[in-house]
Amino acid sequence: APADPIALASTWDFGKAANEAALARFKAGGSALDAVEAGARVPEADPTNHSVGYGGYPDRDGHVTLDAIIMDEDGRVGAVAALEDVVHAISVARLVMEKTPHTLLVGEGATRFALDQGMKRTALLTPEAEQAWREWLKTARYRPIANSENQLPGPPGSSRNHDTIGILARGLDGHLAAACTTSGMAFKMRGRVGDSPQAGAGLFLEKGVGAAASTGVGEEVTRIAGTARVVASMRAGLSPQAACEEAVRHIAKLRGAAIKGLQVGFLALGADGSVGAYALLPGFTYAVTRHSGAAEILPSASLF
Ligand code: SD4
Repeated sequence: APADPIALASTWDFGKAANEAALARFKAGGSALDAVEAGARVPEADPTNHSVGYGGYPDRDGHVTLDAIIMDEDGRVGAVAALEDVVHAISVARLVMEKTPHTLLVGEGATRFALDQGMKRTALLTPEAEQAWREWLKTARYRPIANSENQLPGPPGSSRNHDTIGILARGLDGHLAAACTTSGMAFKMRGRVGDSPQAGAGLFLEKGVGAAASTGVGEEVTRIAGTARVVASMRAGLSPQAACEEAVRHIAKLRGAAIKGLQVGFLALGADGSVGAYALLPGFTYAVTRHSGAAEILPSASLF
């Protein structure tokens, strides 16, 4: 085993801060599951991240709706979709996993469950996100743009590469866990659920094989059960890098001109602690943090 094995791999630049919080949980004796939950909570609480949690861009009717999933290698999984009025969707997902016989709760039922579990009701639409929505309403054209926040044009001066977080963890004992949380595509139709909260689409993992997360236009990932595919490739012997490349090439071949200008990125972590990433378009980045605390943000290669 390498002297300083990878502890965490997360999507996008802001994954670095999430990884730090996750690593702190590992250091405090937390499990891989505790680590990914702690990591995912960082962008969820950040009002400047417009594609996760509080401050996320709303759907086209002005409602912020959250999708999240958490998994560990013992086959445990919990998820929420179209959750409203609760900041930490990932913690609700964990409660679904731990306190219910189900794997996924949606909409009103998910919110009611969260409140019953003692979570606080919070309005998620910030003035800044509302402003962006009102601006968008002037044209009301749904047109994903690669690598911009939520794949859609943000307000002037908005930062790029703020996007869905997928966070993959490997404990020093080799135990894997993973989480993914998002407000989905900005200005989506009401009721739309993306790839992120669907096991095997936006997130997947398998004991002894590895874990994978996706980001970008979720429909393109859901179509091919993207992360299930990446993990299946790793099971068949491909490296995390080769497995991500295979899935991206498959989307391109399947969809042809339909995916022109759309971004999809996959991130994968092997059970041995190796990491790989690949995207349709340039601009996808990911953050890797080692158990020593050494951290870097890396650019993913891309097909186009
Ligand atoms: C979704 N994949 O809801 C997520 C959002 C995302 O870039 O990653 N946006 O489709």
